[in-house]
Order: sequence, then C-alpha cells, then structure tokens
Amino acid sequence: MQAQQQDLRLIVQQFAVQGQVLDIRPLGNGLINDTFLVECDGPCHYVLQRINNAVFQDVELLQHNIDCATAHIRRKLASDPDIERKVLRFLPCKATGKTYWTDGSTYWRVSVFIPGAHTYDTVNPEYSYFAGKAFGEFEAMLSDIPDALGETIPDFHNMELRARQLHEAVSADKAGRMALPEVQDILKDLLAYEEEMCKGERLHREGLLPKRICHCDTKVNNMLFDDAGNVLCVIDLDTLMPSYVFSDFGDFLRTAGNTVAEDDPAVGKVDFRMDIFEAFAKGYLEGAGSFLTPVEKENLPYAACLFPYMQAVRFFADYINGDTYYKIRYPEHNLVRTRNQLSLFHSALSKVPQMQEIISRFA
Ligand code: GN1
Ligand code: MG
Repeated sequence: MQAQQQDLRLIVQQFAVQGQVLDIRPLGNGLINDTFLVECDGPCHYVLQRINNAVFQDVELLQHNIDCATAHIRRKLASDPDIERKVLRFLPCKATGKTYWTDGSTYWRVSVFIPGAHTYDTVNPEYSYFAGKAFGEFEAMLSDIPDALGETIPDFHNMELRARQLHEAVSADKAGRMALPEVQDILKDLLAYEEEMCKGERLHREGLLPKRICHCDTKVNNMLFDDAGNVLCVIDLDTLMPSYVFSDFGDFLRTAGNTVAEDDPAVGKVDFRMDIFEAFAKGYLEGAGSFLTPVEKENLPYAACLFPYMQAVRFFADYINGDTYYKIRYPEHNLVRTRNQLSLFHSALSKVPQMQEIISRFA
C-alpha cells in the first residue's frame, strides 16, 4: 500500500495540481476504471483515475470526446455562478498539455473533485424526476455540439453485436461453464427475446432512429446531487458518444427502477418500479422533449426493457468467457448479476402497457 501511494503520488505530479498531496485513497465502486480521491492542502481536492485501456482502447479519442463535451457545456453554463460544480474540469498533463498521462502502458487522468456533492445507489421518485430532467437537459445541451465525437467503444450499445458476442462466447465455452443446466436455461430464456430486442438496430437501418450524443452509462450513481437534492452534474463521461437516446433512458431505469441492486442474489425481490419510471419519464421528456422524434418517444418503453436485457446478455457472456471484463468479488458474481437482470427484464416487459400509457400522457 505504501509503495502504491508513492507511485500514485508520482502520477499525480504529472498534472498541474495546486498544493501538496496529503493523502490518496480509493473512491467509488465502478466496475471498469480504478478511481482515487487525492486530498491536497490547496484550494481543492482531485479525483485520479486509471483508465482501463483494455476496455477503452482509444484513450486519445475518449479524452477528445470529454474535452469537447465539457467545453461545450461550460460555454452554455458560462453565466451560472455554480458552474464549477456543474461541469467536470480535467487537468492538463504538464508535459503534453493533454488531459491524460500515459507511461506507455497505463493511462491516467485527474479532475477537480466537486465538493458538497452526493451520489446515491437508489433514489426516490422525486429525485428520479430531477435525474430525468438532468439527463434530458444534458442530451439537449450536447445536441448542437459542433465537434465530431467518436464511439469510444465501437457499437457499445448495439444489441445485435452484444447478441453475437454471446453466441461466440457460448460456442467457445472457454471456461467450461455451458454444461451447467441452469446456464442452459438462462441461454434459452435470453434467445427467446433476441430478435425482439434488436429492434433499435432495425429502426436505425430503416433511417428512423438517429444517433445522438449520449452519456451511455446513466447508472443512478453517475450523477452528483447537492445537499438539497438538486442535480449538480453528470459524471463518468468515458462512454459519452453517439448512440440512441434509448441508452440514457434505459440504463438509468435499469439501475434506479430495480427494487434491489443489480447484483442482489434475492431474485424474488427484483421488481421494476413504475413510480420511478413515471417520475423519470416526466423529467426526461421535459428536458429532452424539444428534440426527440415520435419514434424515439414511443419506443421509450422498449428502451426500459432493452437495458436489463442487454445487461443480462453482457454479464452472462462475461460469465461464460470466464469473467474477463467486469470486476467480480466472488466466482459466481456474473451469474448472480445475470439472474437479477433477467428477472428485471421480465418484470419490465410485463409492464409495457402501463409504460406506454404514461409516455403518451407526457409526450
Ligand atoms: C460498467 O464502470 P461502470 O461500473 O460505471 C459498464 C456499463 C455497465 C455497468 C454495469 C464501459 O459501468 O456499461 O452498464 O458496468 N461500463 C462499460 O454495472 O462497459
Ligand atoms: Mg460509474
């Protein structure tokens, strides 16, 4: 730990931080990057992140997207007195001026820590409404960005690709897990909905569904709230890229709309919460309603089903592959996550008629 502290301090020194570093310790519970809080004796603290470059293979593009998006939002919020808490600020590397530093094999970045902010793993309907509005407004602010942004993970939320990856994992059966009867049952269940869930890609090919700049990781804990419950800003911008708006709508509800955490083994307790759906949809349509097309709006219930489904496929494929993508805390973790997300998918699917009624009321 002592050695690691020293190494991390050396990495922080690559960036133009103010003051002396007092302490560096782990922060948050993301499944991909490693995140640390850097305490300083200067005017602010910092967040140090190691970017997982096995997952994000084009860090240059990734930081380009983030630099363009944060600069664009900064221009829009220029007159806001609380701007420093409403948009992230990444520090340039002293040697290159870029917002990341690499030693050739690992990639790091530093942003200013936003004080007085809270993250939540669960939210009530009131906060869901605020979150919906904030994600809708976030997309609206980025809808006229002049820069060209790229896909930091190509086809990240392409369901046809995710389905193909599952088929490949099953054929290769690298970890020898396909023999388990439960695994076969899960596979059968997933396959039964595959075609239906690939609807987004079909709409896109037909020219009916545009790609827009989306956040693509709208987990409830990727949003900062102030003491009063107002949304300050959206964090974790690695997956900010062109995608369907379904990404942001669906992924928030996948996490906030579940009665339990995504890895809770008590599958019987999983239920898709309509109170959260209703509040989030109301806020989202207020924030993004001005640019959404009728096709996008009427397919929001599909988005709410797609994301638990896609996440079940992704967790399951990782389990079959021998757990190479998501961080796990115990050997069956990805299987437990799969069961949970599959159950959430079924719950959401059974509530589509109610969702449609709600969307037509607000749209
Ligand atoms: C990952 O890094 P984190 O925990 O915010 C993943 C998301 C998944 C999520 C599942 C780049 O997000 O797509 O929905 O785990 N991010 C990437 O919890 O794959
Ligand atoms: Mg995150």
